[in-house]
Amino acid sequence: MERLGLVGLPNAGKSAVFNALTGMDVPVAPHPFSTTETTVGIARVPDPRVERLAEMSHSKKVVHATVEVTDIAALVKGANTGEGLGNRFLGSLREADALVFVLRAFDDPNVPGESDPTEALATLELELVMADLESVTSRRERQRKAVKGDPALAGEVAALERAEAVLGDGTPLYRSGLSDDDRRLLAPAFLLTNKPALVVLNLGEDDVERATELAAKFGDDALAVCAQLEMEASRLDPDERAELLEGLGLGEGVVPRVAAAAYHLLGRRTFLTTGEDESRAWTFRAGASAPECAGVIHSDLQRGFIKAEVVGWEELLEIGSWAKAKEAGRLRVEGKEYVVQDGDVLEIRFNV
Ligand SMILES: Nc1nc2c(ncn2[C@@H]2O[C@H](COP(=O)(O)OP(=O)(O)OP(=O)(O)O)[C@@H](O)[C@H]2O)c(=O)[nH]1
Ligand SMILES: [Mg+2]
Repeated sequence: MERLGLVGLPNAGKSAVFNALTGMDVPVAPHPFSTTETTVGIARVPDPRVERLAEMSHSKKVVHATVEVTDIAALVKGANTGEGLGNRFLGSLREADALVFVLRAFDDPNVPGESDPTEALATLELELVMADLESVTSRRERQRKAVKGDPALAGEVAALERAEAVLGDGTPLYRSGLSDDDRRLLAPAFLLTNKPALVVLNLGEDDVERATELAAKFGDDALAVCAQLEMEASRLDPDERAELLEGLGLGEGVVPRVAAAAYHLLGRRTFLTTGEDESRAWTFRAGASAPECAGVIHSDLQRGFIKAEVVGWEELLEIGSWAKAKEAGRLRVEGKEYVVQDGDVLEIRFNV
């Protein structure tokens, strides 16, 4: 499962975003460092396509895709030298697939702290860079010794040296222009800035209309949310939530947008399965073949893969049922080479 790690200054709204995403209830309070431990939660990625297919197939169960989210303690300037709570919490992010910077952009006299998202991002990036620089330097020293006995490590040593230079200039690796090969060779070092990063701007209620414009300053994938409202909305039942969010101009709310941005960033796609038992969304890597996608469902399906029957979700809805699609010869039969597309509905034929 994909995991997103939240990073931010104190009182930026990380825990509010976490609660909005996961429906959990970690402490949210107007004083710095209200979070002192790491919490991992699961966010359901709502996908209207599954709901529609479930309706069509009269499925007993609807299963949405999920992402994991990690809430950690705040970072402050100088965390790498022990300021605030220090930077030991960054260890909890080493297993994340992507970082989500939560930047405060709301004004509230009752919540201490600045609302300068540009400055906040610079501070946070520098702390991550410092943490990475420390990891890279110590690993580079170790691998330089090891390479004498194991020449195969030469590539990694060179990549570590290049990373050290970039980080030494204060640049996060995700913005460094290092080659994909170098980025891969650095994987064993579990660096923080070797992950893709996404900005979530936490806006005040009054700025909701300007959300798109404000987020655009932080890159194509950046998005703006209203964490406090979204958190409150997440406590309501689905109809009330939709009504509240619509009324506030927040559209479908934070979860689908963060999930979609993260999937895009990570190159993830969705395929679907549907039947009377359940309709379900599954996550796969863009470019994956039919057997690889079968393996997402169960390893037996990959091992014993024979063929996949495939139809696009919209086409299937138009036809009205899997049985009719089959009867009308509208299911494509695809083999091992088939590259699965986002929105494909699959049935795997296998034999183990
Ligand atoms: N007005 C306003 N207040 C917000 C918003 N988002 C969060 N807050 C408030 O800001 C305070 C801090 O929110 P948290 O979610 O605890 O922030 P955090 O980043 O987790 O903070 P630490 O755990 O202390 O690092 C809380 O009192 C929230 O109610 C917002 O969009 N608008
Ligand atoms: Mg918190």
